[in-house]
Amino acid sequence: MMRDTLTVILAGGRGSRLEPLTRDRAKPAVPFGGLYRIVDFVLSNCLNSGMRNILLLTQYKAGSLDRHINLAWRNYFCRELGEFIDVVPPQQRFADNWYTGTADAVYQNIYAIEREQPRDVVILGGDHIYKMNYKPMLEFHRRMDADITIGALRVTRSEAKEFGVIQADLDHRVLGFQEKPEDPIPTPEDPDVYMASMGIYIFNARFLYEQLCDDATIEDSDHDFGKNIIPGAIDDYKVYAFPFLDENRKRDAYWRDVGTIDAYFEATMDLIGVDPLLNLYDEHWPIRAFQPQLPPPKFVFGSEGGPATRRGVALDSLVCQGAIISGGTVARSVLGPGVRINSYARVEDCILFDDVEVGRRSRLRRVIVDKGVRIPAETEIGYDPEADRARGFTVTESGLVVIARGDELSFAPEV
Ligand code: ADQ
Ligand code: ADP
Repeated sequence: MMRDTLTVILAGGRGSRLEPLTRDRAKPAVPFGGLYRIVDFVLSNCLNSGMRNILLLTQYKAGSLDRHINLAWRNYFCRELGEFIDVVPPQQRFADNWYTGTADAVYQNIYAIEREQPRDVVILGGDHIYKMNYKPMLEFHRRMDADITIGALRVTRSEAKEFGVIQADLDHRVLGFQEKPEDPIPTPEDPDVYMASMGIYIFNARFLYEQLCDDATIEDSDHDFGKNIIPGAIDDYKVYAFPFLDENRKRDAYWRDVGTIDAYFEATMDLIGVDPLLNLYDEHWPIRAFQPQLPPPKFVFGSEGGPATRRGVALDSLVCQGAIISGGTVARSVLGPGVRINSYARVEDCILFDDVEVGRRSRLRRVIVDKGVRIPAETEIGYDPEADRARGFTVTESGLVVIARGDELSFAPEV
């Protein structure tokens, strides 16, 4: 069934609400959970679902993403067996412009899609955190003989305004769809529950070509699936919603749009704890990533400047390979590969990307630090939002601090 299916992953979103983490890289390339990039979740889902023909459409600042796919993913696909993962930059085939919307991104690559002669095309976003087997959705799509099947889940009213909102009948046939509505329409069963589009679609391939070619001729279209293609199709064609449920627990499955810094932070914290909302240790659904060749993480008494009295500890935390916690304390945090924590430092509720170093006696609380940044000794971050803003760091409304590459300059001693 998966052989005559082609998967297209939209990985070109700008991710402007994730600034400054997306200053130099596309949103799907943003590190997540220490070892992973955001895109690794959808790609692991594909591999675990048996989908091995993948086009990954990139656009914005794709260098880091491209490198990551080559390092982490290329080897899982065997060309000789007809498997591939191709990173496709904008073709600029029809205009000088970059893609206008998601449908335009697919349309501009229509020849690469047709060449594979798929029966169905699975279109996925590259920037959500979830574990999903796409096979039942494809089976549903074929059983219903659908033209389009939309992945859907239940959300609250405030969430619904950020998504495409679906009205469906008891057979899951879609009767209405509004993209990011001001006043969303709830489900008939429960006025507090709304059915949202996950932004993932299965299209009958021929139907997709027709729709995209028609849409391309419409001048005032945004050429977007959520804004144009889906709402335009529901009256005349068979559009279905596939509810994404947790197979074991018979409830709505875990799915997160990590579009903002706060959502990104919350989803990261969902990885930690005894019974995490998203379990990375599930042998039946491995999440793959690039594994750098680094020694195991090490936890030692700090020895700098005196007797070794201070323990190096990490609790309720994920610590990647190559990290050394030398006489510092880490709690409820995620530490990427190669991180260094020095004596008497305290790191609480933080996300430190690869190779971050925290100097002696520094204290960090609710801080996200991008790759390679060195926090000097005796520095406090996350305790005084005004001071953090004054130093040029990004501080969110909830008080999270983000330190980007290049922000180190603000640590330089005043002259
Ligand atoms: P949004 O997430 O707002 O809504 P959009 O910003 O268009 O939609 O992004 C969809 C996906 O396409 C993302 O993975 C993004 O990275 C990627 N993308 C965006 N523009 C692209 C381009 N020009 N080229 C390549 N990739 C691109 C959509 C749907 C909603 C649905 C939500 C769920 O429109 O109906 O509810 O996703 O998150
Ligand atoms: P990633 O951090 O996602 O692994 P790279 O390390 O390749 O990706 O960096 C992505 C971009 O960030 C590149 O364009 C690179 O030039 C830029 N960059 C790398 N290091 C720094 C730095 N210290 N300050 C500012 N920009 C940097």
